[in-house]
Amino acid sequence: AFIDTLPSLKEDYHVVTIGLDSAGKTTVLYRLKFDQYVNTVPTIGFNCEKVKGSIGHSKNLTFLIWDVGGQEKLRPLWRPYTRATDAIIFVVDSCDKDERMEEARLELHRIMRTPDNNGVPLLVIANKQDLPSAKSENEIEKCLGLSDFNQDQLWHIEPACAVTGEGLESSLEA
Ligand code: G3D
Ligand code: MG
Repeated sequence: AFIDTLPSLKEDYHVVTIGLDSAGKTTVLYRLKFDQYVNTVPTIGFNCEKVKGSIGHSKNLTFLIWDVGGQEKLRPLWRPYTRATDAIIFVVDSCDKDERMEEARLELHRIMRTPDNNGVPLLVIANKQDLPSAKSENEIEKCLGLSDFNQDQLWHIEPACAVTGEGLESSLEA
C-alpha cells in the first residue's frame, strides 16, 4: 500500500503515558525521544512523539507515545486517550508521600478498571530514583496495589530516572 512507502507515518505501537502531575511523564517522553534532559513545563493538554526503540526487543520498533497532562482537572482525559492503546505507561514519583501515593493508586486502578483497558499491558515507571527519599520498587508495588490486579492483567514495574535516562530504555524493551 502507498502508506507503507511512507515509513515516517507508520508506527508499531501506540502508547499512552499517564500519572499524577509532576511525576515526570513529560521528562520521560523527551528523554526517550531525544536521549537528553529537556526542561519541562506542566503539560496543559498533551504532548505526542514518535520514538524508536534502541535495544533488545524494542529495536526497530517505533512507538507513538502520548503524554497526557496529570493535573486533577485533566485526568478525565485519560480515559479517551487510553482507548484502543497498545500499552499504558504509568509514571509515579517515587518520592511521593503516602497521601499522593494513595491518590496515584486510586487513579491508576480507576483507569485500568475501565472496560476499554481490559487486557492492556501496564508499565509502571518508578521515576526519580536518583533522589534519596525514593521508595524502592517493592514499596511502590505495594503502595500502588499492583498485586490487586486481575490475574490476567500484564504489568511490569521499572525503577528509573528520567533526568539521566537510567532504566528507561529497558522499560520500552519490557
Ligand atoms: P509531568 O509531565 O508528569 O507533570 P514533568 O512531570 O516531566 O514536567 O516533571 C516534573 C518535575 O520533575 C520537573 O522538575 C522534572 O525536571 C522533575 N523530574 C522528572 N524526572 C525526574 C527524575 O528522574 N529525577 C528528578 N530528580 N527529577 C525529575 P521542575 O523542577 O522543572 O518542576
Ligand atoms: Mg507533563
